[in-house]
Amino acid sequence: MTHAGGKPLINGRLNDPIAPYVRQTLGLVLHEPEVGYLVDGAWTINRSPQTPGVRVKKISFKKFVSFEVKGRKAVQLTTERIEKRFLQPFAGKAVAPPPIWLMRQAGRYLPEYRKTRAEAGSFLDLCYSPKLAAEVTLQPIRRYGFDAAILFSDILVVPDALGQSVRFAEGEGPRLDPIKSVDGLSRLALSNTNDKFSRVCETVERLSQALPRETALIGFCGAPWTVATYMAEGRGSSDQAAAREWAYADPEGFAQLIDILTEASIVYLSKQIDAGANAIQIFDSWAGSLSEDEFARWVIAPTARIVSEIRSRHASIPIIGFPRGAAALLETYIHGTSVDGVSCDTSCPLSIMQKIAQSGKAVQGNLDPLLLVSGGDALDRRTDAICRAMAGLPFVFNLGHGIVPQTSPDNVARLVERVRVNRA
Ligand code: 1CP
Repeated sequence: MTHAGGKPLINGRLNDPIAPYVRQTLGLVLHEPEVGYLVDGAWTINRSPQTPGVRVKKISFKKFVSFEVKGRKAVQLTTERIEKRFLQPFAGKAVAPPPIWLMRQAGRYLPEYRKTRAEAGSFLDLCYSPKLAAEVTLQPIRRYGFDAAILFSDILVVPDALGQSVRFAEGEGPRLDPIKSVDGLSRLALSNTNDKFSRVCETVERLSQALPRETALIGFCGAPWTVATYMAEGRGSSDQAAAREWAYADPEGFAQLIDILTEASIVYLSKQIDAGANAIQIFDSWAGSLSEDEFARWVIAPTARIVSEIRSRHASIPIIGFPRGAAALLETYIHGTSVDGVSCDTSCPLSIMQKIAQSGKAVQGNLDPLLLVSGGDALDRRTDAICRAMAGLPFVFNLGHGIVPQTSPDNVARLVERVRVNRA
């Protein structure tokens, strides 16, 4: 719950039942569907004879609606989410032109990022400095007016906070002292995480104040499987083999690591939502390295647990999964995890993206980041093809993976302009 103007403010979402919000603020159980639903920005209220004290006070259709229960203000439901275009596909709605944000939209391709990064010292110092992390999050929003900002942080903040210290040498990827068996788990403790998680959440708080009202804020974490691959390997490699080797050799021991990461991710994401994140993305960059059974155990099961825990605490937050490299298992993933939407990598066929979006789930994707490097007509053509294929469906334009450092900022501007002429 966040506060605005000193009043309780809970963000409702299109088609959300109202009763859980009332229950959350007043502990009062209302009977659905008697209380009503928010549908397409208008409230439909069926007065309940069983809850005679409930009165709905409409302040403004556009901004918010407040409820009074027995003369006491219970809850104020804002329609703010509806104004954030990015969030609409997660209520199953198509938006034209499609909302756009790009993975790694803050990063080394931007000169202003390089400057702030140099000021911060190390990469992790940047992640743990709320002022500087908020600044680099805002940089691409100022330049391009993306529909969503993504918190500037890294998936490896979680192992770092748990106690496996992480280093980022300049121009190199992450380095960790690898944990390759159950013996290494004693180094980790959820009770260690508070200070570092709080610093990241202070960045979220700053951003929820600083961002334009129409811009959504995405919080995130790495999925347990992907984070475990870095913890076992000690770095990024071509195959992240160490985690698979451990999982095959000692599945029970490896499950303990996955459990620790699942718990930590639930705590971390909940804190980000409390601090003001409007949506959550779970990055599973190494999901595609697993066979079907292992995928069910190490990707789907822990993600499903995170989703259900987050839902029980924050009923209306959109949760997006990114099981990279797993197009063939995408429908199994959606069904098994109950995410509200998926990000698709470049290899995912548009026909699969269409099918998922037709089922009402939001889809993000999936332009090749290298096409954004080469630019020109080929970039325009593929951008148009993606927008055409996804027109009329709940879709958010994105890349299939992160922006690479050699990308020209002008090409990003060209892409954003091109996406925004798709008004059909
Ligand atoms: O030198 C630098 O400035 C570091 C480059 C960099 C950046 C900009 C790293 C190191 N992380 C980040 C930020 C980051 N990482 C964000 C911030 C928000 C944004 O997108 O703008 C996010 C969401 C991530 C997520 C992340 N980190 C993932 C999942 C998505 C993906 O890219 O697959 C992964 C796998 C990481 C690990 C990581 N952090 C950094 C690097 C270079 C890597 C990859 C290591 C490897 O596999 O080689």
